[in-house]
Amino acid sequence: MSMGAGLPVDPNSPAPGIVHLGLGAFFRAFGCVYVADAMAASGGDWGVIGVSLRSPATRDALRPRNWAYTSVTLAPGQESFRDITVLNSVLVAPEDPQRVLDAMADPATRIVSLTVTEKGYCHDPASGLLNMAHPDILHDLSHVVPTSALGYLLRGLQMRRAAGRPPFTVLTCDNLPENGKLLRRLVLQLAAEIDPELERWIAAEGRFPSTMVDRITPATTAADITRISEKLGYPEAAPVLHEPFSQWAIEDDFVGGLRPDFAAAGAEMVADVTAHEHMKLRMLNGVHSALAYTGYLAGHETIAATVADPVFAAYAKRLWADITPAVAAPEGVSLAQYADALFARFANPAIHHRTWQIAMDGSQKLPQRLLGTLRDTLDNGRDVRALSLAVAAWMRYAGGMDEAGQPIDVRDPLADKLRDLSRRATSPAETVSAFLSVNEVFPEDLAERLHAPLTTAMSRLSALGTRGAVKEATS
Ligand code: CS2
Repeated sequence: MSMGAGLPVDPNSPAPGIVHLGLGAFFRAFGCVYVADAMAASGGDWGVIGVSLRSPATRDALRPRNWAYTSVTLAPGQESFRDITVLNSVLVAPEDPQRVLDAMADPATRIVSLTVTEKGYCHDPASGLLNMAHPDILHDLSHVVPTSALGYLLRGLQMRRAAGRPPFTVLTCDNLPENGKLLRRLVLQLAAEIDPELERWIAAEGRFPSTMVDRITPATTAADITRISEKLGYPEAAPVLHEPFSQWAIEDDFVGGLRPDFAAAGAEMVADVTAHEHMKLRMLNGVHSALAYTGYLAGHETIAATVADPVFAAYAKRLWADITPAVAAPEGVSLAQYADALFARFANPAIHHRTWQIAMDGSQKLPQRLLGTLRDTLDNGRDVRALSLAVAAWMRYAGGMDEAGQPIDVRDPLADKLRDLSRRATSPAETVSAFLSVNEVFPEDLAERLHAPLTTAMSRLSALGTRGAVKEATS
């Protein structure tokens, strides 16, 4: 670190080996830390070229320190700082798309990783197929310069094939089930439309390992930046805040076996990550979403505040008891212990993870977080009251009005549609029917089976208020 005017600037960025699409707080709090540890343990040129697909804000905040930033670990009652210097540079795709493609095609790049959130996959969450009517996909089908992450992957791979280079490994780090398989399918679907030869080459040579990623990373606020800069004694414009816990399970399937020594950094290299992914999506993210909708409606600002309320703490535990029979434990894992650990992580008072943040993009999250569990629970003839209440709370939330009649700032690609559906309905049964007709989210057969339990849950929300309904569904 050199100290230019009191500001520690990273003097020499590491040589790149990875291009990362979607440089949000999560990847900087997670993937970058693993890469830094892997390089410290075993070397290799694995510096990360970060790509922002939309806004220049992250690039602009990182530039003064030459891409170094502070990772802040928030343990209860204690925060610790670590400087992360693994970024080689940051590109803003809309400003210079060709530079992004050139970086992807560069022989030094062996991995392109992604955190673009669920909606960034431009797919239909219920079927897992590419949404051919998505504006970004329509654009990318008719232009060589892409806008979507899928389009970038495809054009980057196309350039490599044209140059006679092997493909890069595509490493998805988003919370989707069998995320590597899903992404491979989507990229191949897009390739088939553009260049069937390329499709065959990617199918044969490409590698898309699935991964399970886990670290709670709330959005950094302006108040965080001020407080952390004061503690550090210099302006830190791009800190990331996260819990101490971190888990990464990665399928060990990389082009030419080329990758950082992730295992030395604590990642689990496995043959098949499905069991880890299902456990995490259903137990962590499913209950996170359930607490986000019910907690928000009941007036709780954060997840920690929600589970500090005994009614919601009991609800979370009830949900884990109901979800556990619908989860096959990865080898050597006790689901009961996993649930206990999740409760402690959610309760961490140092983490201000807003219910509103987790509530975002519900239409893209519900299928893998709650609906699969609901289907399995119905199949097994078990009680679906507590799980149904979570989905009904989402419907109530997405309707756009809280219990006090105040508008909710709903962020969701389907927000307008969901609000309109909700406004036209005049009874709980009608509201439920209207939402269940959204087949991007609810497959038809499941919608039919969910109608009765969701109508009951919706009626109880109206009759008792959210907190009352949560209490009743837990008893
Ligand atoms: C959260 C996740 O925002 C959300 O939807 O459920 O981001 C969650 O914090 C992470 O998956 C934890 O690994």
